[in-house]
Amino acid sequence: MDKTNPALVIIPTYNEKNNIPLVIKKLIGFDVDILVIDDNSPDNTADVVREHQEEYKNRIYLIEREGKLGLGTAYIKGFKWALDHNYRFILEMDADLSHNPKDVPRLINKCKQGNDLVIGSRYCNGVNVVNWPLKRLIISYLGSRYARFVTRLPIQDPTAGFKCFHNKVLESIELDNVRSTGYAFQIEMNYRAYKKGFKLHEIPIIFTERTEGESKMSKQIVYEAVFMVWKLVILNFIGRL
Ligand SMILES: Nc1nc2c(ncn2[C@@H]2O[C@H](COP(=O)(O)OP(=O)(O)OP(=O)(O)O)[C@@H](O)[C@H]2O)c(=O)[nH]1
Ligand SMILES: [Mg+2]
Repeated sequence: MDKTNPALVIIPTYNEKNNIPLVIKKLIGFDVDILVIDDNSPDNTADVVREHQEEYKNRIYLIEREGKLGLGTAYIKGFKWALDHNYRFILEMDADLSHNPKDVPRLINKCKQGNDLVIGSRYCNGVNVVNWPLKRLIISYLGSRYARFVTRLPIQDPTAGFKCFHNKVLESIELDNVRSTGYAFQIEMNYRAYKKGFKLHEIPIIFTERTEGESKMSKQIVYEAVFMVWKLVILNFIGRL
């Protein structure tokens, strides 16, 4: 393994015991380490991860939290761990196979080519979402347009959760100030990176709806995003971002 430019894929999990073995199996062939952040999943996802840790020593790491504390704080915890362990390319990815592990090297390569934050986008080059109910697609697509309109972020898919940060981006963002938990978390990270002057770049990916396990998407997560974009813009305007 080439450890000069180490990459870490952070995967938050809540009840993903049927998905996580497949994700690990597909990722482990690439030049990446894996960090799973599990929130004490009642289906014992963590035990499944531990079984894989025995097989792939020093490639798979696990952080367990005491209960379901939300996606945003899980990622913040993972980012801090990644920086402490000197990873250069730090990726976010869902456990439910909506994100294709095969796209991971593409994200990392674009980051190596001088981009600071590379986003796997569902909405550049048309709409690339498989098996979503129309209602869900419309909410997501219009939500993206709305977030772009309010924040002026120059990207098509501001809520995407499949991305690769260069470590310098995460080092320069005050991670303890990041407050959002759901889709807003993705928008907030993009906005903070953009306002710090980092280069954002989108690559098209195909997003496939989960076939195993349950969605954790809720109305509350959508409302959070609706208000958070205004908060970010105002904080930026008064110089308190
Ligand atoms: N650690 C942790 N992981 C979470 C939490 N909420 C969601 N996740 C994980 O975050 C990823 C994305 O969550 P999903 O439920 O797939 O959300 P989604 O992709 O918007 O919804 P679907 O498209 O219906 O799957 C998955 O890997 C989840 O297991 C949480 O509170 N804590
Ligand atoms: Mg999902």
